[in-house]
Amino acid sequence: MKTILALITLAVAISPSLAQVSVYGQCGGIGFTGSTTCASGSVCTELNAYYSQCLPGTATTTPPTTTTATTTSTAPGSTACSSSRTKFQFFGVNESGAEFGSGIWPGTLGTDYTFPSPSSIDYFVADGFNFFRVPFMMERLVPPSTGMTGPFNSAYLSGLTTIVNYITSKGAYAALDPHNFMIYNNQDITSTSDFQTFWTNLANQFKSNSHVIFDIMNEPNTIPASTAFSLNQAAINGIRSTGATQLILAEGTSWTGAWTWVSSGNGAAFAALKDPLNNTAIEMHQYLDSDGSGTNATCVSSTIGAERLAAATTWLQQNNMKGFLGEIGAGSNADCIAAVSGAFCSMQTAAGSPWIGASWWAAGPWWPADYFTGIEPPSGVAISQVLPQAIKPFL
Ligand SMILES: *[C@@H]1O[C@H](CO)[C@@H](O)[C@H](O)[C@H]1NC(C)=O
Ligand SMILES: *[C@@H]1O[C@H](CO)[C@@H](O)[C@H](O)[C@H]1NC(C)=O
Ligand SMILES: CC(=O)N[C@H]1CO[C@H](CO)[C@@H](O)[C@@H]1O
Repeated sequence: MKTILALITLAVAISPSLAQVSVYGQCGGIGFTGSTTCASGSVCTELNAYYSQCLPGTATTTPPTTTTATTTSTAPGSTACSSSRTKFQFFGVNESGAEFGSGIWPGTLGTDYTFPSPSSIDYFVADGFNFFRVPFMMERLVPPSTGMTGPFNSAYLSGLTTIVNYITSKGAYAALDPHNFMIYNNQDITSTSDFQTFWTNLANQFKSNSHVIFDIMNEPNTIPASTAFSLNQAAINGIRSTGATQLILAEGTSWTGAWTWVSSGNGAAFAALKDPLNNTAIEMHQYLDSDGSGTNATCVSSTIGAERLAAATTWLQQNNMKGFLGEIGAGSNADCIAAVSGAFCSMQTAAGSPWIGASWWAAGPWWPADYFTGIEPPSGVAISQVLPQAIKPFL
């Protein structure tokens, strides 16, 4: 303790604190050279050796050992991962809202569902992110009265198009994500022909926008891997039949979990997936709580992220496929922050760079303020620690 106090005194003596750091800003950590003075009402709190932050409150927490170490590391995530990383081509967040109001069709805009906020898009674009996954509900776009091969509801299509165009006008990519779990109008989707028509129609709407990505179906889970494969292949065939050339993302059964990609049978089934343009990636999802559901802020361990991705990474490499981690989320605690960093590090250092992108679950204006993986600015739970410590180091 004595040593720490001496170092603090030294740090204060030698660093002219010219500016005040705003709440949640960085105020210390190995290699950090900025101001260590927090805005009033917040206190500089050491979260780990590499990162101290101005957190709300006036408690007398142990101040950081700022500027006393000599390494040049910047953040915990990137330290173990600083060499031979291939950055993601696509990196961002899910933007929830249009899929809210489960089972309420068509539902009322502003009451049952909403569209993502342009200000949220701006926030992440300013940080350097370039990917937004936009979940929507099929029954609102293609009403059950006329079925999935029928015409689009023009108001819902217009809302979706507006936010998609906003995202792509910023130079970022927007993934259209029917968030239906391969269930439409309370029935499992079984007709490859109908599903192909749905995607043909949707691709025709968006094929002229090069920054739109087609995310075929969120998390099939009640159907065999072979059925999920056939439906995804039909969608690819439909999309390509329109002349659309953009990236396609295909998801398997078992909630498209990375940790079960091989054991669920997805690996065997999806090895045969064909895209005439070779521009389809396998989208997988991975949560780090004990049952992998993304419902508990406790992570299994600090290394569970890399561990749960390992078999999927090997499958991608062996099958010469590209992968996209479309959902990852975890709590704001030391184990989870290390586990998320480890996951991204394992992806960016994998031989052959099989992983082309990742997106955090989730931003969106309607998540409860205490939703443990919520990343809606300015104060979603994941904004203060996970974003700077476990996500931004991998930009
Ligand atoms: C797609 O990949 C296959 C196998 O590697 C190759 O034969 C084919 O020419 C590629 N097609 C395009 C359009 O690049
Ligand atoms: C979350 O998981 C931890 C560890 O497995 C457990 O102790 C805790 O009760 C769980 N919390 C909830 C809300 O399920
Ligand atoms: C893990 C997780 O947060 N899953 C969510 C996915 O999105 C649906 C619809 O928004 C939610 O109901 C799930 O909880």
